[in-house]
Amino acid sequence: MQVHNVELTISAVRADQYPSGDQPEIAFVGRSNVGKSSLTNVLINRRNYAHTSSQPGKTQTLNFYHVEDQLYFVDVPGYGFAKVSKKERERFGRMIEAYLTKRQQLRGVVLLVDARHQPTDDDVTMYNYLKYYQLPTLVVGTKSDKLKPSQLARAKKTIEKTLDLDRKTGLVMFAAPTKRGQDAIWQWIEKMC
Ligand SMILES: Nc1nc2c(ncn2[C@@H]2O[C@H](COP(=O)(O)OP(=O)(O)OP(=O)(O)O)[C@@H](O)[C@H]2O)c(=O)[nH]1
Ligand SMILES: [Mg+2]
Repeated sequence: MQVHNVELTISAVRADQYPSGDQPEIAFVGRSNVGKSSLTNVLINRRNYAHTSSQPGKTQTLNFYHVEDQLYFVDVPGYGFAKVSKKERERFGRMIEAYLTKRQQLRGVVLLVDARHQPTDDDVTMYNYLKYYQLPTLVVGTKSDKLKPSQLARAKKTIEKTLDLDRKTGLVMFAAPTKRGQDAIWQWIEKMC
C-alpha cells in the first residue's frame, strides 16, 4: 500500500478510548527498543511520525494510527522494561492482554524480535501467548542491516528454532535504513485486512 495519509487518532490509556467503528487493526508488539516505531515509520512512509525513542519504555499507551482512512496500526509499548513501577507494569499488562484477547477489530499481530540476537524468554512467551489465542502472527526480525549477508540465513534459523515457529507464522527480515522487507510485511498486512 502506498501511504499518503496517516493520523494518530488516539494514545489510549483505557479501552473506552479505542477508536469506534469496525475498521481492521494490526498490532505491533515486541521488546522495548526493538524497532516498533521505526518499522511503523517505514510502513507509513514517514521519517519520524511514530516517535523513535532513546528512552525505551517511556510510552505507556496504545497508540492508534489511522492509515489511509482504511485501517489502524496499533503501537503496543515494549515489554521487558524494568524502570516503570511494578504496579504500573501490571496495570499495563492487563490492558494489553485485554486488547489482544478481546478486541474484535484486531486482525493480526506483528511480533518484532531483534535479528542480531537469539529471541529472549520474553519473546518466546509473547509468541506462545499469540499462538495460544490463535492470533494470526507475522514475526519480523529487525535491525537486519547490522548483519552481514552471510549471517542472515543463520539468524533466520535461530529465530525459527528458538520461537519454534509453526507453519502458519511467517518470518520476514527487516531493516529500517534500507527498508528491506517492507513489501513482504505490507503484503501480509493487506492479506489480513
Ligand atoms: N540499524 C538499525 N537501527 C534500528 C532499526 N530499527 C530501529 N533502530 C534503532 O533502534 C532504536 C529504537 O528504535 P524504536 O523504533 O524507537 O524502537 P521501539 O520498539 O519503538 O522502542 P519503544 O517504543 O521504546 O519500545 C532507535 O535508535 C532506532 O534508530 C533498524 O532496522 N536498523
Ligand atoms: Mg516506539
